[in-house]
Amino acid sequence: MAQNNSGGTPLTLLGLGAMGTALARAWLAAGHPLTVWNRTAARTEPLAAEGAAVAGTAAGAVAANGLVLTCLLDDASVREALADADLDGRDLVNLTTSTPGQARALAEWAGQRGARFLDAGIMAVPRMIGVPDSGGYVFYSGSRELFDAHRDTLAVPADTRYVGSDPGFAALHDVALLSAMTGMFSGVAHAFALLRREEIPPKEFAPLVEGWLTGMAPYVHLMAAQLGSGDYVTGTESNLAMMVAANATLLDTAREQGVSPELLTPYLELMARRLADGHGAESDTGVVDLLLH
Ligand code: FVH
Repeated sequence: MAQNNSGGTPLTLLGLGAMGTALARAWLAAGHPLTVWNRTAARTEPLAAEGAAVAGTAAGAVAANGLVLTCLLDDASVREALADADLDGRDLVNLTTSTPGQARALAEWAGQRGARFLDAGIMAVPRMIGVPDSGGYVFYSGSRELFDAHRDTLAVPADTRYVGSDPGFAALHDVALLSAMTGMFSGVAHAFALLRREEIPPKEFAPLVEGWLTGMAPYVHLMAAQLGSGDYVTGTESNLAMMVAANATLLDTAREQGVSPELLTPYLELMARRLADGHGAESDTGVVDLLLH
């Protein structure tokens, strides 16, 4: 692929929302010749001033470079943007949040049009992009050849983690982590609600929440070990019989404080079901099994 004087691989980016703009700036700052396209053309203007070439159509942007990245709202917007593009011989990397099934279908569609394909899941927010040691990274899966060919370019905005040739795996890892985060923040919302009517400043409580969740986070390793062995008792410090009894206190406290238990009850009901099935000596790892259809 052609290189400019700075040695950076030329690339095309479709999508200049909050994330796309941050990605574009990182590649420009690293000296990569960049062609951009955005549905709303006004969003390309700041990037043009910073050195990006602007294409008038998505198909034109795809034609400009061998490496093409999409960072759009969702799978439907990617399909719409690429509908008229000639992908033959292109390396297509989709940074748009997708389901594993959408990623696999897009990989097949791109392959039929002569493109190599990688799907990606961005584990970062825009302010972390292009910032070394920010903790942000991007999952990639699909064509190993594409990943190896463009590894250095892909690593410019954030660290890279290749998670396999199945194009659905980046999305699966991404969505699994987003789901874990969602559960965590639902608990945090409930915790703040419990204190809401008291004279306890949220700012004073926040460090306690952070410290407690950080202290409890390594528990995921016990769950992983138990899921691997199928033995949900060995290593258990807090068993289900004790926890279900304590859950009554969680619900009673919510009632006393005038807080809806709706964020807690789905998980507590699954724990109670598992206990009723005779697993009182286990940890709550068995809830995982109850979730499988
Ligand atoms: N921002 C974040 O914190 C998260 C971090 C983790 C990864 N996500 C995912 O990144 C994708 C893009 O997110 P974003 O933050 O850039 O999103 P927006 O600022 O809302 O920009 C959306 C862009 O998509 C374009 N767009 C929407 N619909 C269409 C369409 N039908 N055809 C073509 N383009 C479309 C939109 O264009 P416009 O509204 O400016 O015309 C923006 O460029 C996303 O998957 C996140 O889940 C971000």
